[in-house]
Amino acid sequence: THIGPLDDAGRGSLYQRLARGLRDAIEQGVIRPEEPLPAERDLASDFEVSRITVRKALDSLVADGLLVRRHGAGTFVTGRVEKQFAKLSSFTEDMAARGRTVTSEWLLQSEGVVTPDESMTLGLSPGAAVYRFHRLRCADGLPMAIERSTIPAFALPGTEAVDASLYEALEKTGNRPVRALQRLRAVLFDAAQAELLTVEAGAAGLFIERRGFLDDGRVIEATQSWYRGDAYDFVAELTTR
Ligand code: 16G
Repeated sequence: THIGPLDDAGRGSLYQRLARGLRDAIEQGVIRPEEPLPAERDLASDFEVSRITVRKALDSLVADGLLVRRHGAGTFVTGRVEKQFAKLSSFTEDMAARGRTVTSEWLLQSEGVVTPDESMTLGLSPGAAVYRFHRLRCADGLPMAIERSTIPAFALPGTEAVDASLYEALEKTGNRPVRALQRLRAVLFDAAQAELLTVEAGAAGLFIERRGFLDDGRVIEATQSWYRGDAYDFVAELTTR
């Protein structure tokens, strides 16, 4: 792996500049998630700094959640992602913006009649048809989230219309949501969820419910997402008014 050189802007101390260089390399995908970092002594000789400086730079990136140290195995990029909380974007778009390749494993893809719950959530009359899409969402092969979407059947020509991206399929029929409500809360993953997400049972996660609306106010999407707590920072801009 080639990282560097150190930026010459020269702002901050040596370890801060090294940390910045490593952060850039991680964000640009030069070092991929789950890839081990070169050994401290190699980084020290590559950058012509002391091992203490390397250690301090790595410590700061561990504290920021970008790196994780695994005993006896080395230091790894965590694949942690910053996500704009208030932006109505899709998983595919979020990951593509970071140069990461999205794959999804289908857990369920079905067509059915609304349950009373879904009927209430989506504002559909009893007997209406819906599509259900349950997917394990991965970035660069790493499981990031479990998602369960329920979409009114009028929105899509069929379940097979959703190939890689749900929002892309909705966009094609002119039914991409233009507004959404989102609710987030902390959860602990049960054994089945943990296995899919390749984390320990009981690991911390974020449960997010999104309800997406069309311009005319109709609900077009009800999605429940379980995001890995160790993979996301949710970021939002706050204003006083
Ligand atoms: C995001 C949305 C989810 C939406 C999905 C579409 C959150 C919390 N959830 O994961 O509601 O259904 O994107 O992604 O952001 P897709 O177009 O890649 O299938």
